[in-house]
Amino acid sequence: MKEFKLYAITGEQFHPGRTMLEVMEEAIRGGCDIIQLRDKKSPKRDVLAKAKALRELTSRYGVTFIVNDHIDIALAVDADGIHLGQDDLPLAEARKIVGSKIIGISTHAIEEARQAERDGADYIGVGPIFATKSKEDVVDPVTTDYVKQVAAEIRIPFVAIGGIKLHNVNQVLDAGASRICAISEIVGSDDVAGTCKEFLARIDAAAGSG
Ligand code: TZP
Ligand code: MG
Repeated sequence: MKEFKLYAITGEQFHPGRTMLEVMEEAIRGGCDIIQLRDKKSPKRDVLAKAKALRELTSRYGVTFIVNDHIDIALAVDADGIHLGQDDLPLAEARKIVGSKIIGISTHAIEEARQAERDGADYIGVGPIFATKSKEDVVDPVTTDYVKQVAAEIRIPFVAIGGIKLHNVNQVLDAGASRICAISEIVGSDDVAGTCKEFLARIDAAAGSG
């Protein structure tokens, strides 16, 4: 998959009064290079409509588009890939369906990261690093210790996620992450593009110093 640094996930509850598409376009203008549609509440037809619109937007900007959970919707709109959790379809089965599309896997412990790498994941999510209100199922924060473990051992790309804000992102970068994912800090910002640019400046500064 294409190299990436800043990964934004939709979270419509964080921007009342603004449309999902305008917020995600601002994130892209701010430099996000992956956009994920994550909608666990809407009827499937509404998720499909959002996926179509985001596919059009991301194609226009040449940005990678990932669909969370719904493999069928990812295929229907020709998304670049899917993101799956530990309770979703196993990677080997998903691979049979999506072929060479990107498959990302959420991981919360090094054993899960190793398994995802062995199974041929294209990237893994590592988190939640900090406490977050954006995820419904309660998972204890994995802390930056897990970032250190993954950075030391896992060779496929990994993206840190969960409670990451501009005020704590340096802890995550210092632990060895070079790709950051956020929902609320990005889409809930009064200046979405500016927040993305600031995240990218921090990521680039950490890469330069590392
Ligand atoms: N997976 C692990 S944490 C999380 C997901 C989807 C939520 C991240 O949202 P936020 O608002 O950046 O904490
Ligand atoms: Mg899932």
